[in-house]
Amino acid sequence: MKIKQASLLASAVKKQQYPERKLPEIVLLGRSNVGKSSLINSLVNRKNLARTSGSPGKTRLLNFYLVESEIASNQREFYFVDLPGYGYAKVSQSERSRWLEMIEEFLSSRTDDKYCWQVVDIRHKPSEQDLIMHRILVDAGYRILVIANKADKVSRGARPSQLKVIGEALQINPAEIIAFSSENNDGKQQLLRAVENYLT
Ligand SMILES: Nc1nc2c(ncn2[C@@H]2O[C@H](COP(=O)(O)OP(=O)(O)OP(=O)(O)O)[C@@H](O)[C@H]2O)c(=O)[nH]1
Ligand SMILES: [Mg+2]
Repeated sequence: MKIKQASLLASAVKKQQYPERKLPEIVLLGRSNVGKSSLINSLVNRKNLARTSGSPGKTRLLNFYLVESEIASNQREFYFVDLPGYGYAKVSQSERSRWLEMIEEFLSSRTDDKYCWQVVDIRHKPSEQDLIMHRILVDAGYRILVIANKADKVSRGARPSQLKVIGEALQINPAEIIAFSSENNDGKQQLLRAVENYLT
């Protein structure tokens, strides 16, 4: 598949602000600073489409990116939905509950068309919040892909044991986890194939 174009279509807090047009949605979930926005940029071949930052908490809204792709000469459109990260320590309790409301409202809307990409850090055992988020996604019956990001930070030799730790914590087969890096685009072809399988 080829990504032909991508643009920010809407930034939303509430349902009323979501784009009217329904399309398949690939949803990026994960801790703040894990690299969700960078991953989108890498997949759509744009340096600064999704705002990224060294300081966590950059993404505060639900950002809908409209992506135009081509699969075997067929034009396919979908959204990447970049969600604000969780687990960011420097937010107040009230901000945290606003966050949860926003995410819950989004996840319970248009459910049949979502593919949830949960991004974790390849270097660490998933956090308590990663586990809670994973459980929510499993219980809701979403199609889920776990991505072990920042793969450039560990040696190739160390990857299998890291994927095993992540797989055990999330109770999934480590072979189903995709190791990815937006620094060197490792795993990018696998992710594009996952998009293609989802859309076809
Ligand atoms: N080494 C390395 N750094 C990465 C990778 N992906 C992202 N980063 C860095 O991690 C930091 C956070 O990246 P973002 O893409 O803004 O993270 P995010 O998950 O969108 O964060 P929030 O918007 O706060 O939820 C930035 O400094 C990125 O350059 C990666 O694959 N490898
Ligand atoms: Mg972000």
